[in-house]
Amino acid sequence: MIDLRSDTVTKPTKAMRQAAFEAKVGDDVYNEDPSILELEELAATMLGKEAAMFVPTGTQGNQIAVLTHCNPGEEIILEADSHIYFYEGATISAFAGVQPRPLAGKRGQLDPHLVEASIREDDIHQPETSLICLENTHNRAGGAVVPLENMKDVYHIAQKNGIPVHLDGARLFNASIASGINVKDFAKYTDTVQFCLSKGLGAPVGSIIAGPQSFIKKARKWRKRLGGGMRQAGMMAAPGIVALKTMVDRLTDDHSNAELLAKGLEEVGGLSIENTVETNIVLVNTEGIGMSADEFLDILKEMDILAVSFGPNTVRFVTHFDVSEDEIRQVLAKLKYRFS
Ligand code: TLP
Repeated sequence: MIDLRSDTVTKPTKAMRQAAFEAKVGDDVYNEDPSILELEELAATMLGKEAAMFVPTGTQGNQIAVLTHCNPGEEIILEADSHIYFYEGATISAFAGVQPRPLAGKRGQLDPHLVEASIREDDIHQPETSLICLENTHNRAGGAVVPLENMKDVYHIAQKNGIPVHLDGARLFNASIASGINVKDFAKYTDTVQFCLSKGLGAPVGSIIAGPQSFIKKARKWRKRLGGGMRQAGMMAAPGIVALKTMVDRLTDDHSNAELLAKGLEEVGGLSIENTVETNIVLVNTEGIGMSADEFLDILKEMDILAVSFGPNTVRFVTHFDVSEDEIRQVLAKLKYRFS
């Protein structure tokens, strides 16, 4: 199987397995796991934030951010296709008791004027706007890089109104590699950041949430409440250290493989590419071959290729280091033969 469903499917490298095997561990609920402490310090430094915390998943990281920033009955502004709104099972409402205010974006970007106009007035009838969430790269916008200028504009509006900004940076390192902008510079226009170790960076488990020391202190309590206070989890954090130290620059290979895949897919009669491919995600439209996304996925499966549905006629392919350039060429050759 050539598995292009997501960059979450990568298997840990030999160096990561070795690091897990040799990891120094302790009880992280007592803040005594040396590997987790090292990972948290490294991540905070890379992001230019005061403190960081290791969490099991990106979803939990985002939810802890919402729970820590907000109170029940408040409202959060976020992009209508963002992961927090689209893919996290309405947890913001179920757990944090907040109401979403989804705004349609363009290529993952929020319109700063619309954000400003959507901030609630001080009125007894209305919920308070207590958080603005951004996503970079933006998954459903096809791995689009949200420009620094856009983040800066939204952040200034947020600051003017005393509202914190949380960034779902599950693939922030992809944004950084594609744009040449340091993750620290993106993080400057946020109060808190979540990024995933377990996507293109290849670690088996985990995400980081980073922000001010006082925020992380509160967030630790939310992580514990959610059952995310792990014990000798240094075995999971050690591969994350390897990921941050050795797997960032190679994301460029995933991006060039995505470009190769997109160019080749466009040559398959009837398929069209929906997104401008900037990072490691390719969105393919199947209308031209007269098939739904699910029908196309079945054909792919027969050819030992996996991808996922992103809409009635949209299929998402994600490149990552467990699929080589050669395998991408094989995918293209099989499709060209099938649809010629
Ligand atoms: N995204 C997954 C699916 O849930 C769609 C994927 O395969 O892309 N933020 C963003 C932007 C994400 O894309 C994801 C995962 C998460 C958060 C959640 O991370 P995990 O899976 O670690 O909870």
